[in-house]
Amino acid sequence: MLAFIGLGSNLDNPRNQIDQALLVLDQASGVELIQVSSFYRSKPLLDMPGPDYLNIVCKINTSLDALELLDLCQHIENKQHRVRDVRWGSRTIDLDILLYGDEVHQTERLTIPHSEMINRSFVLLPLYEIEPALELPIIGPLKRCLEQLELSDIDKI
Ligand code: A4P
Ligand code: MG
Repeated sequence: MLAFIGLGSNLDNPRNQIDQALLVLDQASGVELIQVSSFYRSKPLLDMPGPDYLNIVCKINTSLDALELLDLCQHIENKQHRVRDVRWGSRTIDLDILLYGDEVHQTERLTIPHSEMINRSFVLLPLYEIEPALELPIIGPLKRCLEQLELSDIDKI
């Protein structure tokens, strides 16, 4: 199954945090990393205090089911000492499953497509970079979502 994961970090050397998470993802059994976007820099959402974020999106091929993939993402977050205190607060690493093939999930543990992705330039821009013709289940063409977003507050680096 093809899947897309969004990674973000704004603490403890974000570039290294993201590289480390990609390495573990790629080495995990049942996961093959296919493509990785450029890095994108932006301010924290909602004017939250804290350093700028770096974000990327990667494309994987996986034999894990969606919940197994979520377990793996959370395992990587825990290994990289992520502390969950404030919702939307600063973090060493965050891995969100954006899309899992054409599947739609709406359970307490897992919402796919990711519920906030269409509102976030730091998700849609890197996704567009690696898969411009993508059609999002339920939502429609990625290109149309991007046209509705403010893109002046994010830098490709
Ligand atoms: N969960 C449900 N669906 C999914 C999914 N598709 N992928 C559940 C991953 N997890 C999913 O997540 C809370 C719960 O969401 C998990 O237990 C899982 O079962 P979390 O990562 O523990 O908590 P969180 O990170 O505080 O929530 P969330 O929703 O991931 O945070 P956000 O909304 O992603 O906000 N600003 C910039 N510029 N760049 C950023 O990357 N990130 C955040 C984090 C805030 N501001 C940011 C950025
Ligand atoms: Mg998260």
